Amino acid sequence: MRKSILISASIFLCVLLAGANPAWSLTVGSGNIDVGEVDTWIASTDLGNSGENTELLWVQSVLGSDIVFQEKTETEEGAGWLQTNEDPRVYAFDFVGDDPEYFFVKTGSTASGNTHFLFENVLNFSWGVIDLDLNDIESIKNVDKLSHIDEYGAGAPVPEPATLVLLGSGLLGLAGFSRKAK
Ligand SMILES: [Ca+2]
Repeated sequence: MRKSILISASIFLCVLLAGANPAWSLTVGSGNIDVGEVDTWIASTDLGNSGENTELLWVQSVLGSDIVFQEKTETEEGAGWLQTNEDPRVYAFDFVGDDPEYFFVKTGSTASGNTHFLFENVLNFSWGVIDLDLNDIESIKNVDKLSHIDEYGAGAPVPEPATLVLLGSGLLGLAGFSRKAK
């Protein structure tokens, strides 16, 4: 009885350890530079060759109106994208010092007709990593189809005046109370 419990416990542990295999990082270059995991695909749409305003409105419609545009990088014919060592369909792009929360890639039209693909940036934050086989329905034919990347993030938090007034009056009230108590 005890033995069988021990055996099943060790089997359970093995399964647990195998399952808990930490998400392995992808790498680029001969020096195996760590670019983290594939970033999370959120949404796609067909905006054709519309300008930055239309692109921003789409991103805001998905992520909320407080999302702000940060930087655009031209990547004509996939310039700057590096194939990962682990998967020939997964490419990485160095944001060069930036750590955007979100980014999209603009492509030539795909089989689904979509041209813009939005991602949430996950670790490693200074690399954009995309799988050209985005999901079951659509995929980007090849890296040459990528024309530009736009980076987005949350707007700078602004302290709310109402909160400050409340805090101020609370402090004043406390001061008054402690004076009366004396
Ligand atoms: Ca990333």
